Amino acid sequence: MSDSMQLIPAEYDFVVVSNRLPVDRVTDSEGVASWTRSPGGLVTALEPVMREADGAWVGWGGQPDLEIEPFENNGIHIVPIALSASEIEEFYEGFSNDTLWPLYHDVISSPAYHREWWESYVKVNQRFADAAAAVSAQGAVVWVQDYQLQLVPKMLREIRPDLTIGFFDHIPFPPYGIYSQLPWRTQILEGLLGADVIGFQRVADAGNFLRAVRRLTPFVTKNPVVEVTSDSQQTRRVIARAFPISIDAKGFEELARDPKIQERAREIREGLGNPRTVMLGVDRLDYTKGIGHRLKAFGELLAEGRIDVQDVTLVQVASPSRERVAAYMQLRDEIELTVGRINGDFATMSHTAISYHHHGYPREEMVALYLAADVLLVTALRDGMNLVAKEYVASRFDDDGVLILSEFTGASDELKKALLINPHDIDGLKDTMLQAIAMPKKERQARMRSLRKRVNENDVARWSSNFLKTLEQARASHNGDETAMELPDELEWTVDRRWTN
Ligand code: GDG
Repeated sequence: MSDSMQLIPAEYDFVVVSNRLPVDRVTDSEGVASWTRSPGGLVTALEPVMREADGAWVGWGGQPDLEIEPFENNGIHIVPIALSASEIEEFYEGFSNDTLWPLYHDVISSPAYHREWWESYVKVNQRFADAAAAVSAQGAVVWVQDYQLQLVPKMLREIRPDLTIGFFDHIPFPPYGIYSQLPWRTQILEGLLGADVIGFQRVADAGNFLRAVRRLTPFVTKNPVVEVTSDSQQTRRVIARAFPISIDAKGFEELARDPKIQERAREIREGLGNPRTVMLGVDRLDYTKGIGHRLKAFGELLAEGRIDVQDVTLVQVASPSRERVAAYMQLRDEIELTVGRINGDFATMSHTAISYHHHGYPREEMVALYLAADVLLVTALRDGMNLVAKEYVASRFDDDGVLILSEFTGASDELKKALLINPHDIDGLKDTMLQAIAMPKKERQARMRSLRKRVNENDVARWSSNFLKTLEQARASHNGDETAMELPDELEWTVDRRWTN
């Protein structure tokens, strides 16, 4: 534990630990640095809980060697973790984004296994665990986020057995046949099992995790509970189940109702030459998102004369991501080559085929794009949830617009009234794109109404409150109230039958 950590009083009752802090460090033209709140859904969901419970947030500030003392930001106590340039390379770009990310997404790209990366992952996870241990009050609730920090629950429990620890995995948990490639597969499971509650996006992810536990550990599982037995033969019950994440649906609708944003949506369509149909893709430029598959389908429809650039334009926002990882550099080259070819072959002086943007945009602009788009294309090859699909639906207060959604996203478990596709089936995808373009207004409205009901009912506040309620029950049982753990059936909301049928 570093000296500065030891100086922080252990006083926070609710502590969130995530790789990135909920604030970004920005430096103005005169070189003065300040912190701005990053607009993610997680922050929106946890902000009220943070304020009410006297919360702290432990995470990395996003730049190398940023040794900064803890500070307050809008009522949240921020505890920055410093990462050196080589730790960013080995722990973050390496083990997190070039080993775990491809492995957990069906090995779409080959995972690289390097023992130095693993050592860095262990070391950095220990630093996060030490920092969380140092700021947590006696009996506090600590909620660890995502695949970069899977060892933190066990490390934290070893230092602070009094804490109630939750973990949420934002990405898929792979089937055993894939997971078993990982040289450190048992250590990762043991790391996660340090938590009281482990949350996944999909029922299938929780199932994959429980199967891996059965194969690799001696522990008994009775879905959704794993009975973890220690060397001293004491048993701890860990709950592992689905808690599908969502968005701040009201926030998106409010933006969409803003006349300025609606005006901007009209401008966007005009700028594209007012085509009859605007199709939209919004993704981080990542090989899991199936951007190439959607471009292929779109290009073939143009080549076959089944659509025309006068009538249909595809807008693709591909926001820059992980630009120092080789697989991402290669992907960018491939995508941009394909876009260039399609535009070269089919664009006219007045109409482009694909309007491609390698930028990040403010949220207002994203909502204007959602309003401008007749069809949203989500063609991910594997995606934990896919929030873009939910954001599109939440923004469409006019009950219009068609969502084409890959069945390999977590969102497809809930959003059954989307046009569900298999992105590998290019002919099927092309037919579905034509179906979306031709869909009568009545059908569009009926589908969108049903989608909106789901997203509005199951927003991010409900996600966090359900997770935290489950953690509370775990805590009660921790404190000797055994009946508190006999309630998991009440949590059936995550597998609402209406969504699984
Ligand atoms: C991971 C999992 C899971 C994108 N470009 C811009 C922008 N975005 C925003 C979107 C959306 C978010 O980024 C992307 O979320 P997704 O869920 O679509 O995908 P990942 O980034 O891969 O997220 C995923 C998620 O974690 C949550 O658990 O759903 O499966 O992979 O909110 O709007 N936002 C702005 N400008 C952009 O250019 N403002």
